[in-house]
Amino acid sequence: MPVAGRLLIGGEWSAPRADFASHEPARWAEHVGTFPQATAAEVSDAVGAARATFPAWRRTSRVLRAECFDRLAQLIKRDTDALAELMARECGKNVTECRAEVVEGLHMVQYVFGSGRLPFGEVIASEIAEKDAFLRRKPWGVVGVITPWNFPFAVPLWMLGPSLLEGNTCVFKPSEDTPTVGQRLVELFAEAGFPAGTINLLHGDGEPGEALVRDARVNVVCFTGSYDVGRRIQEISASMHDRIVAAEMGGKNAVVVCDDARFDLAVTAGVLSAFKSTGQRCVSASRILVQEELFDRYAGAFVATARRLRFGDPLDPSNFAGPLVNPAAVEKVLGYNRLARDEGVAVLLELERPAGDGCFVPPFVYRTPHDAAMRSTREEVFGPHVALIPFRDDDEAVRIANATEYGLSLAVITESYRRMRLFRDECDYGMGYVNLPCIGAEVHLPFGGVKRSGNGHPSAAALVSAVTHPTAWTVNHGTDIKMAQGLSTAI
Ligand code: UN1
Repeated sequence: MPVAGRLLIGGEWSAPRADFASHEPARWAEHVGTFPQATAAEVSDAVGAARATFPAWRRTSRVLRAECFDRLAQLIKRDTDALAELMARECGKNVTECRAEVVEGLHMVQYVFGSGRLPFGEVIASEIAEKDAFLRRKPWGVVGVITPWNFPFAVPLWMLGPSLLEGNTCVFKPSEDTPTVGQRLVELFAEAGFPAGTINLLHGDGEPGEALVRDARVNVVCFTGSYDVGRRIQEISASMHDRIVAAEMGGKNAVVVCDDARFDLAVTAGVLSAFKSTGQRCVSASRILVQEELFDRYAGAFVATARRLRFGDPLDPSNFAGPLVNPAAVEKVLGYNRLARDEGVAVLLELERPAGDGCFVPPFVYRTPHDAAMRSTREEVFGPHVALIPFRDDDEAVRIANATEYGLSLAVITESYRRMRLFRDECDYGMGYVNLPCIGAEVHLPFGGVKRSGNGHPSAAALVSAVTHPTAWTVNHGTDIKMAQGLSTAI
């Protein structure tokens, strides 16, 4: 029975409306739910409700705000299996990965709950002995949260969690590919007792998304998704006086395998980075840079491992990974596979697509020397499309790793402290890993990137700096006025 999609505005659930359907990527004919596409008026009402609720929520004790997250954590624990299953059906990720994502969302909620009793400012010294000075972080007001389908549970919580803890109210628009997971998450917030209007839910594609971004009553927009959409959000927001945009965009991430690497670890790190989530993480690796001496042996083991990975029903936990998210993604990834061939690469692995209406695309692995003119090794593909690129020495590896417009995640596989340090200092990334895959970030670390991957406001715990603004608060405990900088008080 498909889920009936509804909007939540000011604590009121709208009547269900079936303007669009969400599909199962593994069986495209199956609908998970039908959803309303929010109209301009509904977007405006949602922002209005968030605005109207802001003063009361801001004035609620920080500790009590945080305690709502304790209740939310209990509900997520209660529903972990059901949430993982729903997510597997709607975004196509294997249920074991979906379970890990529910746990990641839970970690964010637990982090936020714990933060409720931690300091949210600093005591700062003054030139004047009688003055006490403080840095206090204040919420901006209304936060618009626009999130992707590939992490439909954890990524919204990275944004909603810090925003609500700090006293902001939110308008949340999940991806139109995963509206059921988004709606389920909002139902849990409501059940946890978050007051009406603190979290408002919209559904739909880029149209309501753009209306939300254009509404100047939205103080902060938190976005994760493609570079083009992130760029558009920044352009619209540039005309607004005090709009903050926190944008996480694409990646063209690399794993660098040095000739002193532990071999099996290097193969596991490369395969997990490339193929977990069927290559549909923004941190997935689509470039494995391998030192020349090791190249043939590594390529042989990498291809042999990729060949035996099972891409199948996301609800079967024995499968390694699932389909791509939708038919458009299939077209895009197959298009990049063709492009790589046209660009003259040596194909090492290309398997038959299975029959049926599932959006399955098997791994495509190729060897190519680095060539700055190639598009397939520079542009984000978002699928199981992997280039193995040989390098001579570390300087060349740094040059190749940096030769994209993105800078999100990076992994270096080496036993050498000196080599590790060179990559740490010379490469462009937001999340760097040594002897690990370039996926698998934890919520208490900053999650973001440089160049086209981000705009300087990392997500998860680090988002606090985007959804609050620091204020200086200075109090005189003396009985007369003494000014800093020796300013005369004579009048
Ligand atoms: C994403 O790819 O959009 O670091 C988010 C990871 C996950 C989050 C990925 N914790 O792989």
